[in-house]
Amino acid sequence: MASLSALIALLVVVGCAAAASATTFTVGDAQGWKTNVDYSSWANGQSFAVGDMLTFNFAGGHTVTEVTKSDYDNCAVSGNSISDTTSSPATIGLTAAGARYFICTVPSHCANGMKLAVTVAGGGGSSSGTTPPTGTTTPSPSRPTGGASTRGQAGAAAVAAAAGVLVKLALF
Ligand SMILES: [Cu+2]
Repeated sequence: MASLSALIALLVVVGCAAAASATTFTVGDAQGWKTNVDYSSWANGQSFAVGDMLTFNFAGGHTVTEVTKSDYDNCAVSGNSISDTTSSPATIGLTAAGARYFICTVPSHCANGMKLAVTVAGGGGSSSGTTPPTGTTTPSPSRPTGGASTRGQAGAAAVAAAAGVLVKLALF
């Protein structure tokens, strides 16, 4: 049954593509980590998922300091920072869903733009990828339109759609 084996091959390819989707983001792209860059605009153009990484490239004289939201809002470290790195490149793993906040603690640098907030989407990205998680929910029963959807969800939806075809083939 050639069409069935072709479908299985497709399923495997789609599954592998979904598993390989962890991304390393270079903060600020070519601009790197420095003053007078709009990191909220940069972050708004990305979608961060669990398992992705952030790389901060910067010249000497800056820090990558992870702080609380209130310290981020105030551009000041009120107590202990969550982490603090002074050597470039600084690589940060986005190991859990939720918001993360980074500033440069050199005086006036945060006020001059060296502050980054990212929101890490949960689900999908952290699985090993051999099988799609059984509890995965798709946003809606309608056919995904592709481009605009979150990467992990698109991959899972494609796997689910292919699996649905397999089930139909098995029934008829
Ligand atoms: Cu700085």
